Amino acid sequence: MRTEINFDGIVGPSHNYAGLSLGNLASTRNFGKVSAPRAAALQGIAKMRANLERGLVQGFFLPQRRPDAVWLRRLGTTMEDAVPGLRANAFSASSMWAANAATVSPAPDTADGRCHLTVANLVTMPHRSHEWRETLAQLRLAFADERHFAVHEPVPPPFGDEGAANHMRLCAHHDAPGVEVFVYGVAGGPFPARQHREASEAVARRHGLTPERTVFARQSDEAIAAGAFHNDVVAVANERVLFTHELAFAERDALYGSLRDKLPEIEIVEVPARAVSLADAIRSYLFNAQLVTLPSGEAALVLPGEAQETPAVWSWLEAHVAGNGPIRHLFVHDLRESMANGGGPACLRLRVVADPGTIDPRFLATPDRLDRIEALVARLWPEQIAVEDIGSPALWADCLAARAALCAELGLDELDRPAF
Ligand code: SUG
Repeated sequence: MRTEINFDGIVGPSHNYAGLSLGNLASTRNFGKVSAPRAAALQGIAKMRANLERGLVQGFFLPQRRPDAVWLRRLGTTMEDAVPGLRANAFSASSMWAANAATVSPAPDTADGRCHLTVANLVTMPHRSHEWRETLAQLRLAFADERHFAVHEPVPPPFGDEGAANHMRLCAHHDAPGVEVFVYGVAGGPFPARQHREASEAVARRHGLTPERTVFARQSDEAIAAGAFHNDVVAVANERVLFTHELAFAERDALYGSLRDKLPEIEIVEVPARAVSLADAIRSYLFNAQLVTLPSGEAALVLPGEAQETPAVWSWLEAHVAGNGPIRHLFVHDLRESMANGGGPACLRLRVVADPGTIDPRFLATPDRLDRIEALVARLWPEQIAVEDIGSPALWADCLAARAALCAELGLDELDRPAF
């Protein structure tokens, strides 16, 4: 049976705060802070475990090899010789944010009836631009069954593509044909617009989507300028529900109208700016919650602790749940380490609608597998990394060894070599 599976990126041992993401206010604000990779990974595992216990199907992706010596070699240098900025770009654990791994069009939406995945090129940010090779290698393993999946290489540059973070799917239920919404930004504001319309159009063509059920929506300049570097910081969709901030989209009324035409049963839950400002929405990551359907059929939000700590946000949520709104449950998780780099619950996961039996089981979470990952992380992930440590050869070796041990533990040794 086809169902929604959340694949979380396991936080890698090199997680640190090098302030690499312009336009991502948390990343800039926390530059220079001492990170806690072990706590970061354990926080992510606790979220996976809780979602599994809630009856959701859970998968994971492995962290990537860092430092990425192959990328530096392509640039004619090494970790020893590179300038500090380049070193930090080669050392980032940013592949943990699996929402940026790929764009996924489930089988009911595509012309050939297969689930299509296009790996994101992430070209706008140097530290993320080299993720795609290892992502492609993992997706080719996890979704190797070509009867059910088509895994595509990234859209060629210069068209920026950031994957599922700028893509929403609305549908009567996960296994029914959906309306796919691609959200893009237009350059000109204070921060880069990372998702280009040309890239979204290329993904839609490659996936064989029907134009009648595909929508291209422009992100509002105001949202990008306020720090919404990805649309999933201001809006999230699941089944019939679109949960969005009033100021998320440039042409909001036209978008809502077109969605109502294509999916009459849609429920648009809009949070007005007078109740929650864009600044509060972005600081709290209210919309970067995971909006999920529980086995009971009820919708729930999996939120970061920051949402509970932001008074305007928490009051809005409590009022919604107390009233008759479509979201019935709120679950709060401590994801502080990822949040401090601008990555909330929804950033950490990639949604795939598929039959779990068609996926390589080595990427699927079970209580036992999560126990084993947790024990290994507790033993081998560094406790702390300060920005100055990024120059330490001993730390590079520890990070590579920790990741290699995880590959071995999960029977995925074939991923412990450069992708290509
Ligand atoms: O691309 N942060 C990530 C956060 C990605 C969040 N993903 C979604 N919204 N789906 C980014 O900006 C910070 C890295 C640093 O500063 O070291 C970083 O890459």
